[in-house]
Amino acid sequence: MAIEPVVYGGSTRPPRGDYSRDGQVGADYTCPQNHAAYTPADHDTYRRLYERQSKLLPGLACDEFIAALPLLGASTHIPRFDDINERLAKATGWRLVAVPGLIPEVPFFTLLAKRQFPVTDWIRRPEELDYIVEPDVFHDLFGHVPLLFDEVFADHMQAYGAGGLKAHGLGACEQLARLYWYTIEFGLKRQSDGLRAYGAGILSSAGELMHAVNSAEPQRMALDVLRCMSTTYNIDSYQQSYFVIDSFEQLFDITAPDFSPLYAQLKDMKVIESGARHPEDILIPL
Ligand code: HBI
Ligand code: FE
Repeated sequence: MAIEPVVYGGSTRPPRGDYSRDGQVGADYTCPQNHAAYTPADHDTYRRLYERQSKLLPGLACDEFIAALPLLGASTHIPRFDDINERLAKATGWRLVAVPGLIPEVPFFTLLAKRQFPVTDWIRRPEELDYIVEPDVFHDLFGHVPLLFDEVFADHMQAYGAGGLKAHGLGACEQLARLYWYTIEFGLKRQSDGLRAYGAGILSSAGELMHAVNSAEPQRMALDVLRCMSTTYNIDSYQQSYFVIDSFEQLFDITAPDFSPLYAQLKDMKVIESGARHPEDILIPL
């Protein structure tokens, strides 16, 4: 069966990953992590990204992320995913699995529902240090994996995957992708000492971490699930809208119940362009 590569949104750019790998990519889109294939330059790119990004975190990343990052145990070289799995499985029952890049919604949701997080196994080129449109191993490992060590967040991710499979059945994948985008990828959290990032897309980006938490440009609003699921997003520029939560329990409470009643309400809601205002928005000041 030909394994079809996937790209984000409506982009026409060919995907970066090798989805054939001489038949090594399974029907679930997972593949062996080709650890031996990493060059010294690849490990050096990872080390440079990790060093730069971890210095930026104080005052910008949420407390739970800063506490969990050391648990990744990989700051100087691209790790073997199995080495992380020993620690991660004990902590929250999650496991990392290698994938060649972005995978379709249903295989993605299916893996999350089984507490398996798909980690792209290639890394960007040195000249792409500052920005890459498609998630690479640094985005996934640094951005997504640390919070999988947090019990509440880890439970939410599995509930999200299970919800995603239902959403697919109801034809509501785009709405669910928006929720993922504005929480797991670009979510902000309000702490007693101010706004902080918990979304992987922000945490793994040097430029967007400052923009999302400190810039007066974007609008920030309290997370309302229907508003969020009705809001479009840009895949290749900083976000113009960010959604703010007060705790990961709030995320879990959103995804724990059945999504279906939401989809009935969503049908009557108009799509809101990213950055556009809506009269009922509860704006969060800097
Ligand atoms: N595939 N490997 C990978 N990683 C993702 O984060 C990912 C994906 N496919 C789809 C996707 N995310 C989003 O569209 C989710 O909203 C489903
Ligand atoms: Fe991501």
